Amino acid sequence: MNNRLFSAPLSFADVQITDGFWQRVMELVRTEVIPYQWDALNDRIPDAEPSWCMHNFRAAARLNEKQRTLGDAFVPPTYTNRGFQILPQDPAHPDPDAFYGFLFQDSDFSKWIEAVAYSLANHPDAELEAIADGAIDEVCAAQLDNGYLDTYYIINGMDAALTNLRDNHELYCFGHLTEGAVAYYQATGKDKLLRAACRFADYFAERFGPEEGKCKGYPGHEEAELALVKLYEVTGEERYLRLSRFFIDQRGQEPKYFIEEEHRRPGARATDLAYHQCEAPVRELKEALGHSVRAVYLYSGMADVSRLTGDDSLYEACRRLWNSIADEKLYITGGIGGTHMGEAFSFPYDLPNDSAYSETCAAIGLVFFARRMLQIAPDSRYADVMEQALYNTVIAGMALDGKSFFYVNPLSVVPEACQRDKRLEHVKPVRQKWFGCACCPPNIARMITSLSQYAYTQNQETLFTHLYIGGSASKLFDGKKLTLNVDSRLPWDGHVTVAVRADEPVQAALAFRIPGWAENASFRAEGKQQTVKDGYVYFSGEWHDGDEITLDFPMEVQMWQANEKVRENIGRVAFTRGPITFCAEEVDNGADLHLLRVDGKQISVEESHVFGHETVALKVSGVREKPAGKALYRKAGAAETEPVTITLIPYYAWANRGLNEMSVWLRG
Ligand code: FUB
Ligand code: ZN
Repeated sequence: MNNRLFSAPLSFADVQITDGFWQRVMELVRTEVIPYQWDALNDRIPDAEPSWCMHNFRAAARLNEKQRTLGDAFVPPTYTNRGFQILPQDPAHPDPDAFYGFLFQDSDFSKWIEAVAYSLANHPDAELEAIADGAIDEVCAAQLDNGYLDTYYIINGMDAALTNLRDNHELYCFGHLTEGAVAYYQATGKDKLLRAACRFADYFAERFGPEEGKCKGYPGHEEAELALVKLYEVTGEERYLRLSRFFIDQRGQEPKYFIEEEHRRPGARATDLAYHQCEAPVRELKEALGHSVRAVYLYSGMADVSRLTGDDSLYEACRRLWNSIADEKLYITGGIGGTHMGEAFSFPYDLPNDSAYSETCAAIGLVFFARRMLQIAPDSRYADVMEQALYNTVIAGMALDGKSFFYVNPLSVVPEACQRDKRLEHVKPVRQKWFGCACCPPNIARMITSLSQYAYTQNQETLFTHLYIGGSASKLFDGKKLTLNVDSRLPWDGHVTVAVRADEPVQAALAFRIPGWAENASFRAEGKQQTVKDGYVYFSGEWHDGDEITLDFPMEVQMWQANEKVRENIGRVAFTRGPITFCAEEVDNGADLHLLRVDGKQISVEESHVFGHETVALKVSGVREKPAGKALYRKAGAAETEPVTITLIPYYAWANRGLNEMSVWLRG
């Protein structure tokens, strides 16, 4: 690895997004989702499952206060109300001092504050900042004097803290709190939450590590690893990087920590090591396995640590795990996680459509992993998948009006099957207003508001454009500022123009990704040296104000078939155009989408509207089989058909027009 070439995202101040496609989504998050989520965190959404998130912080703060006032006379709560999800016996009369919700409920606040921070960085808003400051005060009031800050244990009894790392999510909650704290500090300069995160991190640093007497465990749900790296990068405190590295190095070592821990807990269920990515030390992992969100959060942390410590063996493991996902376990929608059993990766090529899990958080985690791999080695393979996940599964996770969300993102839906077949219980055919386990909606909010961090990265010599998003990006080269003004109509049109702005001549290399979907791409920058490497075109030379780069990425409709090992897709085809994956919906094509057969003789692209949203539809010629009668079986023979034009809309826009069937893969 060559450290000098590692790249980092641009700061928020250096990127402006004015792009028609993304502006809409970002504005939705700013104006709808963030305020809505604040109401959700405070249990003010009628007809939605309560979150209990801020309730828990308030209860913990009161308890804390009592402890400080009573001193030695304080009697700690006894641990009687434990469980993975705790609900009030009488929902109309919750106990104000009890913990409710999932044991990792605190993380809903943390992801929300992270999204708020990015939103403030993009769009200052004094009113929102005041609400956020107030929320931070409430959260910090719950922190114990020793730095511990997880309301589940503060309220239910600290005797159980750190006793069940496998399941308890303390390090997960810590990680999210830290990511939120770093973001809020960077956006506002306010460090109250950051100081709380450092104290919480120090609590762990005192207890975990290679030193004798310290705990040799690691997070059951990874997240702390990548968060500690962020904390290290913002504070410069090496101990946070050391702790992150310790968690990564320790994972999967013998004796297996979770098995030892399980033996200390009578009645604990047996540990599935692969589910927790600890079947072997991480440098030996070859296949992406287990809970998919945990996995990609871990891999992101591994990529970070390998970059910061120059650890080649860790990087090699990241590359293998990346290939395992991209080559064998990735849905054409950029989603991951083939099975709901353990919200997990399934075996290679097992990518069922109707029972897919493809959790929104997992697609977001894949974007995290991709960006980190790009920071180490700019290779368009990573950016292609990052784009595929973003434009498809990530934004499918949210309705076009920003008011409801998907947790699971299937590739085929028959509403009756979801309602009547218990095997599909996890698949919701319409987006939900909120979830008891609401990990996905706030993850979407923080992802969308931080989009600029994925579009560009820079190192000393080069500014990399990974995603074509209209707007501008600036970087100093040897103290001289160069700005790219990007004019892009992606994802609908692949012609991109980049105008260079510079007050004085600037010597620089500008690298642009050549998307994998663009066959016969062409690009030009007058008078600049041009090289192509790993899917990026590099233009180098002296840049002057007004210089222009043009990039043409032909956006043909592409019809795909899956590898023959993907059993469910034999004889089926799917369509993409540019970064967008398409699907058929019942509202456009009638019910029984399985009776449609594509012939692909005629394919056209049309401007279209879904739920008032401007988009592009594909019209594909094919036939519809006519049902042959009521008999369950009949002698095999050709079905009677009628010609039809099949309408396909972008996958991200499905389920915005009521309950209906949907299918990405169609019979070909
Ligand atoms: O366990 C915390 C979060 O809840 C996970 O990341 C999601 O998959 C959901 O299970
Ligand atoms: Zn989720």
